[in-house]
Amino acid sequence: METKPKNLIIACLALLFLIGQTGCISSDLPNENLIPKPVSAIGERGSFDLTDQTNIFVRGDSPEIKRIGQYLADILNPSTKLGIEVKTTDTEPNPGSIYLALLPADAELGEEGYELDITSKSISLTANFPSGLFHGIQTIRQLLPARVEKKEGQKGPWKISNGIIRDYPAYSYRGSMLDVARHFFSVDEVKRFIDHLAFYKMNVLHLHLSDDQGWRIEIKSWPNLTAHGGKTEVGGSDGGYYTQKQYSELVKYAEDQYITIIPEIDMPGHTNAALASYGVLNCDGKASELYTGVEVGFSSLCTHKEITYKFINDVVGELAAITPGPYIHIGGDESHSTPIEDYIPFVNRVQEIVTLHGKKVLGWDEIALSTLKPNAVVQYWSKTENAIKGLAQGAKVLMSPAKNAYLDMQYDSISMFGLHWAGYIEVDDGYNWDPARLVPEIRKENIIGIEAPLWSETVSNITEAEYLIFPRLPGYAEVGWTPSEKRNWGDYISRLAHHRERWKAMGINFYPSKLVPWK
Ligand code: TNX
Repeated sequence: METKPKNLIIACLALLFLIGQTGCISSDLPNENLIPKPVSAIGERGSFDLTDQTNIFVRGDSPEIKRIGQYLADILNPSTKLGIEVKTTDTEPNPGSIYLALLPADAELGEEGYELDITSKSISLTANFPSGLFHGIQTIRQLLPARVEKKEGQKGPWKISNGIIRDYPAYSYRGSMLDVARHFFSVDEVKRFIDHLAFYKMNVLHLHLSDDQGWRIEIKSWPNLTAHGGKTEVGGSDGGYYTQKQYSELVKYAEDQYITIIPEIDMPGHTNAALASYGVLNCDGKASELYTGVEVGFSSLCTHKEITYKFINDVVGELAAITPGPYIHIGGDESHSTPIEDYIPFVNRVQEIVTLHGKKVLGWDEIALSTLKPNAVVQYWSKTENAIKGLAQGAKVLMSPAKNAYLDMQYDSISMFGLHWAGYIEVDDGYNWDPARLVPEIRKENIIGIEAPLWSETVSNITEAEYLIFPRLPGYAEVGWTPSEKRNWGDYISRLAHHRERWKAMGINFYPSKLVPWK
């Protein structure tokens, strides 16, 4: 009798414990620090453990899915030392394994979405297309401890909380631009940037391949563009260029991570490197001097000369032949020394050339002053009225508003690299905007996506560039991927705070913004 209250207490505690276990369908998975935040994540009790029994099973015999499996194994093996192998199966995979399969016909997931089903027994990743599996793998990476990204062996355990994630992007174009003209970036540096984009599920790399300060892509029919025009860069140091073979290597490297490269040849302005390489492209027939300053708006191709269009046709032809992506970017910005009555017919004719080579036109918002081709896309960076002119012609818009999305703007007046003509962009300014609400006339259905450009006047290598890229890039990735109603600044920075550990594990340089409660 005397022990009754004690028993009761024990029984109550046991009951509470049980309720705690079942009632608390674990909230771990939904609270993981994923960027971009997934569309839906439901937690379940327990976790999956990567062990030396774990392998990656690929359903069927697709070389592409095996390659995706190997990509994951190559990330996991150096740090976990688990010797994870990629195997194929037509049935259920062994317990303890990761399973990758294409299961078409899940309309909600679309082209890039995926479903991740994590139980104590297995991880099953499914998607309609390989790109979805690839994005799902980035989620698996982010669900593991940050040390998984290190290249040397690390201690386990390697647990992932159970649950189901269903995830797909809000916009189909989620990109960044690298200006390799103001400062040249080596093939390896561009590859590193591609890796960063892939980690945050971005899918476009726009390469700004020519400007006043340098021509960076080999054009076989006009060899002096690189031999002379590629020699230098801002500040006067050695420039550089990509051979077509190296460019193709970049295209392939990006493609393997489901990233499309969009090459830009900026014209008719921003062309001094070409004008310095070939006298014939100048109205007076005389080659200009190479330029290593940072002014804009002083150069123009000679729009009245027929040779100019032969030149553009050759350049676009060679570039289109090595570019599998749908777009050629024709620049068109800040052509301050091309009279508007010359600019408009020039852009019309260049669009014609691009179309004849089987590509769609992308251009900075000024191109909307011309008559746009039906599939042309206007990249909104500066003038709202230009973007609206584009819409009136039925064009779609790519959102790169300088005040919100320019990765080359300084964070504040004392941050080390960057410019500030469009303002200072702290981490919150970069994150707190909705592409579909920025300009009332530009609605979600008009927008193909977002792009964060990194101009390189002030950064000369990838380490300096990373200072501008991180921590803002993950924010742009989330703006492009996560539905705006699911985004929230407070929740975002608490997740972002945990990414520092990952950047450290990957050796990434970043700006330690005071706005982020770093972990
Ligand atoms: C404007 S944005 C430019 C570039 C500069 C950049 C610097 C755009 C289409 N043109 O030529 O590099 O500002 O932020």
